[in-house]
Amino acid sequence: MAAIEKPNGPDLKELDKEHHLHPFTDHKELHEKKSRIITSADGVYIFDSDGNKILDGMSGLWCVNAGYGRDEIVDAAAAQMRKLPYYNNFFQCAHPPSIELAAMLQEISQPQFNRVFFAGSGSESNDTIVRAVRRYWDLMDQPERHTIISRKNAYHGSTVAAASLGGMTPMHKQGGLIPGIEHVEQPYWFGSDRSLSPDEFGIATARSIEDKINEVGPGKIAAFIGEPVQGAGGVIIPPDSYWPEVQRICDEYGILLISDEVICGFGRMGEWFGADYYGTRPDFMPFAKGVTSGYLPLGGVMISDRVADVLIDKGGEFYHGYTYSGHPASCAVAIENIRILQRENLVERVKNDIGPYLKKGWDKLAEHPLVGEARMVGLLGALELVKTKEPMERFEEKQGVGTICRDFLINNGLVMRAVGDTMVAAPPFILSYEEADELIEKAWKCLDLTQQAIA
Ligand code: PXG
Repeated sequence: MAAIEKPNGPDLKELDKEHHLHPFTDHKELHEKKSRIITSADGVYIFDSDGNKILDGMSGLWCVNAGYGRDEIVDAAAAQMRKLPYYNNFFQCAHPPSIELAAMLQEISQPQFNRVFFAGSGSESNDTIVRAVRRYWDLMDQPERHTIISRKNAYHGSTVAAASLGGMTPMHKQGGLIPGIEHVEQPYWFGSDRSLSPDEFGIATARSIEDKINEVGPGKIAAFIGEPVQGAGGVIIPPDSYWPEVQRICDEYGILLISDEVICGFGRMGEWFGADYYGTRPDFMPFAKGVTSGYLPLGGVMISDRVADVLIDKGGEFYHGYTYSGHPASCAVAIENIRILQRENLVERVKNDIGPYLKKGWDKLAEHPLVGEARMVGLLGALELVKTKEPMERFEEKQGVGTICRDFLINNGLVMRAVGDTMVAAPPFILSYEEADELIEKAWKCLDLTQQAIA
């Protein structure tokens, strides 16, 4: 920390401003206030170059599930890099970490999943799926099955295919889209007019998929993709009726189901995968983030036997792959990370211990005058900030209440994300009871500060 700010040392904030383009950032806005520079982390806390200690209620970007400061993971990476820092899995080669990780992933996922294809990120994983889904239907002699149905306000990544799959309209306006993607309603009950009960709404929203299938033509639909719980869209937890109805529709029309597990996977919902939580039986599961707890980049796609058998038996060579598909150090990190989750029963802890404990405090936040709804599943939570509760009225977007709240939170030592006026949290699984209490206390305090600031 001292090194950064010492009089003759480099001014990192200035260098950042001059040379560094950040992801998803308005640089003019950033340059007015300069970046916060995170210099170290331990447990559930991050530390910045101004000497602040901040509780990371977002696990980085929804990924540091096992928490910071895990020497076992660092040692696994270092040992692997000493032995074999890089080799590829192309041209009839493999290496021990990619094989061992593939076998581990088979063990923790549903029985239809026996094979994995590795990528470097969630976006690459979803690009892989677009190509694999269409390839599958070509091989099944149904090449007209080309269209993939997704949802409005979904997030599936930032490559051209992943952004096209995603349902974020501001992204659609930048850089162009690939054809053959259709978007249907999201199961966001709180964001609806709430005239239906949540369960009725869940069924109605799922049926918008069926309507789309019939509109486009059942013979033209290849797959449906959805996050079990929409993360970046604002932790949208669907009504219980939603996913069973989606599964019914996919089965009835014979279309492939893609469960995007990039956020929900690896224990975030108290099960290994979000599909396990909702009881769906997907054909594809893209994953990333929590597979390595973010210690190194890795993504991948679990591919069901229904699809993989066809790709293998009929497909010949699939012209697809990345230099870093199954990078040895990333795979070694993932193996150690999964061992930690298993050894310390962290998935179970999310389900039966710290998840329910945090939820109790979280539910109390719904008593705050600014909070119209508090929802949480596993360690994935959202607070809806509202102008009035009875009748429920939301703020005007331009007031930026979520951003005001987010800024109070970080300045008071807690990271949460603002998605419009929805505040979201996804803390590491090692969060202690005391740290959970701290999270709730800080959230309440910052809700108060927000309320005063907008009065
Ligand atoms: N699918 C889902 C469900 C995601 O959440 C991706 C795919 C893409 O993964 P990569 O590894 O390519 O980023 C994601 C990523 C946010 C935020 O602010 C969310 C993500 C990424 C960056 C920011 O909520 N999710």
